[in-house]
Amino acid sequence: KLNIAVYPGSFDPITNGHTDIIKRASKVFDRVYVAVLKNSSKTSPMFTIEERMELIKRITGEFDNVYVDTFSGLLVEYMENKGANVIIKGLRAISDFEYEFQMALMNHKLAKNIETMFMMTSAKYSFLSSSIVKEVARYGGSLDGLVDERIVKDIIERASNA
Ligand code: COD
Repeated sequence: KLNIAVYPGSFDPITNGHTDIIKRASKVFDRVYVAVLKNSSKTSPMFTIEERMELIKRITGEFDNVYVDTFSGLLVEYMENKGANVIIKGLRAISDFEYEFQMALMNHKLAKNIETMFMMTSAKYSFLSSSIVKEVARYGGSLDGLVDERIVKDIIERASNA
């Protein structure tokens, strides 16, 4: 049986914390789908879904078992369509826990064959989030070490046009 994982998120934009989780998951699972959520309740995104997918592809192209996709509606329904059985989540702090705990239990209730697995952030990325990256970019700070160098220009351009 293949173990097919889905790593869902907003990825607006993808950070080095996300990439670290993707890389580590790609070593554990047969196949990893990075799935960008379409129906996000988050307002005024920096990048469209298509742009986010393009940025993720630029960075993850070197991993041959990683696929970039998009989904809307319930995550578990998307996963059932893909034949995927594991949800990958990254954990940064206690503050992530409560929300993730609730979602893992709900997803398990919705689909008994799907497991959520948590990967602890790497210490150096524990402070990192897409929101922090956008804030630093808006105020002209350096994105060095926060996001992949191949997407820095896109973020700075977008931040200065906002
Ligand atoms: N280090 C490690 N992990 C990190 C880091 C970091 N520095 N930064 C982010 N992460 C992890 C997050 O913890 C998360 O697991 C993932 O990376 C994605 O992060 P974001 O911020 O891009 O994405 P979110 O938190 O906005 O994503 C929310 C989901 C899309 C996962 C969620 O809303 C969802 O599954 N929605 C679909 C509807 C559904 O099925 N809901 C559940 C039923 S109750």
